[in-house]
Amino acid sequence: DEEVLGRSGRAPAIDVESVRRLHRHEPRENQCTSVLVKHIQAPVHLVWSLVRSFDQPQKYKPFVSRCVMMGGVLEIGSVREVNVKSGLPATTSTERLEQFDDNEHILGIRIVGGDHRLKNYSSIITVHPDCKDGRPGTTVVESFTVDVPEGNTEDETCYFVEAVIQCNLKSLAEISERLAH
Ligand code: A9S
Repeated sequence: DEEVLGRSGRAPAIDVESVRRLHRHEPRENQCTSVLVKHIQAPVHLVWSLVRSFDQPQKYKPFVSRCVMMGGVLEIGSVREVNVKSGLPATTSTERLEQFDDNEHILGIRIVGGDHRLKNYSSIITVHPDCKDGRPGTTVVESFTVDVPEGNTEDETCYFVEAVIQCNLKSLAEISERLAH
């Protein structure tokens, strides 16, 4: 993704070092961590409007069937109860809003409960204006850290979570690009 992260066109170049600082996780020894980057051909305010809706992840996450806020609104500490679609290795996930910056476009969540195997899962998603082929667009960066469950390897765990996040980012791109055109 050098071409979208590097200097091109009018949009501000994304400073890779400052993005890395936003996504610094301190993984412990039995954890795995990874970062995914996705370029979306849609304006950053539109992509952020979908990402920022902590109370409605189903706006773009294909595995979510519904979400209920456990009191509180869109503020640090808010907790959501996410129900996921059938056929997945879980039915519910309880998630807390850890970081939220409507100006810097930062959303950080921590999974604090649910009937799944992702223990100590935390993720940070940031959204940046970029320019590809001279057209203004968006670069989404999502990083996570999670415990490696007993009986699984670090690679298996990373592969599984990366596959889920790739699906989420692909859906975010499809919805954003459809809304933008
Ligand atoms: O929803 C996210 O942003 C990221 C992940 C990894 C969510 C994973 C998930 O919701 C399933 C898709 C159901 C997979 C949870 C919490 C557990 C799973 O096993």
